[in-house]
Amino acid sequence: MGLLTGKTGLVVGVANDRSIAWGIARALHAEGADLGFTYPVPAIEERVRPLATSLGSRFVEPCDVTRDGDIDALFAKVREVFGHLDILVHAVAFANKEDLKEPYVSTSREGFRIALDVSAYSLVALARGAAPLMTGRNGSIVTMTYYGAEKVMPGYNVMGVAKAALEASVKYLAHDLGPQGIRVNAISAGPIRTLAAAGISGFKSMLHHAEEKAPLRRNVSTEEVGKTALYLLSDLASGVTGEIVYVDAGYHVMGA
Ligand code: NAD
Ligand code: 0WE
Repeated sequence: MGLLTGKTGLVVGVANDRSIAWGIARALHAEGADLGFTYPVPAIEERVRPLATSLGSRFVEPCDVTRDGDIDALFAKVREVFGHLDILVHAVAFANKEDLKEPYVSTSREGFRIALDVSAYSLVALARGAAPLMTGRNGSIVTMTYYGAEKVMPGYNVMGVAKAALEASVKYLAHDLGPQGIRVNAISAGPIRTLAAAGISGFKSMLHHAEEKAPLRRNVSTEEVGKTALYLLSDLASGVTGEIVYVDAGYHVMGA
């Protein structure tokens, strides 16, 4: 009997086998969870389908998180196929490439809107869709954040501001959904080489810096993020909500 046997989960944010969401999905599957997956565009569907199949999942549905219609259709499908939901994993972020390169002060109104919409508001919209399906009184939601929400990481720019909004949303959602027994938490991960990291100039030197400065003197893996997500999404964390849990080899405790 696994920690999540009999539980149903929806995982939003798998792009390929390097995705943090995929590390989480594997950890949840290993403990018996029945999982569904989403993809934003057909090009990603091709990647997600075989991964979902490899975990015995029959649920792969489209969802561009900026479209309310996609989100409505997604949860209608969850209701039809699974009937209820215990787990929601949100691992989605996007900012225009130029906004992660130029100084933050040059962020356009549209660039700001896009980053906050995809990376922060989407958690609110997905939580609202998921909550009515979390009828078991022990629903759990996990999202992904980064230290750039709290401290200036040069180049993270509007994404840092979006993650600050995301982290505050975790706390307000925890308050709203707590009475329904739904917990909402975030994992603040150290840098990991994923598709989202591939477009970042100087990412390699960021990995080296974290490796040098973190107490554990190394970077973290998607497997390690997966294990902490498993804890937060299982009964092991039944008393934990509104929390930001660091999986960063200790990097954030350093002052110098
Ligand atoms: P990734 O590229 O594998 O995942 C990002 C996902 O966002 C992709 O699956 C992509 O399809 C999805 N996405 C983008 N726009 C979307 C939209 N409009 N609708 C639906 N989905 C959309 O990269 P990742 O590193 O696994 O990122 C997952 C999460 O982890 C992000 O929130 C990211 O900010 C966070 N994070 C990443 C790192 C890192 O160093 N890689 C560190 C801390 C936090
Ligand atoms: O959240 C992220 C990155 C998210 C991201 C990545 C891209 C690249 C391609 C959002 N939007 C885009 N848009 C693109 O066009 N991380 C935590 C990874 C990351 O990004 C950084 C980092 C780290 C760590 C950018 C600057 C400094 C550090």
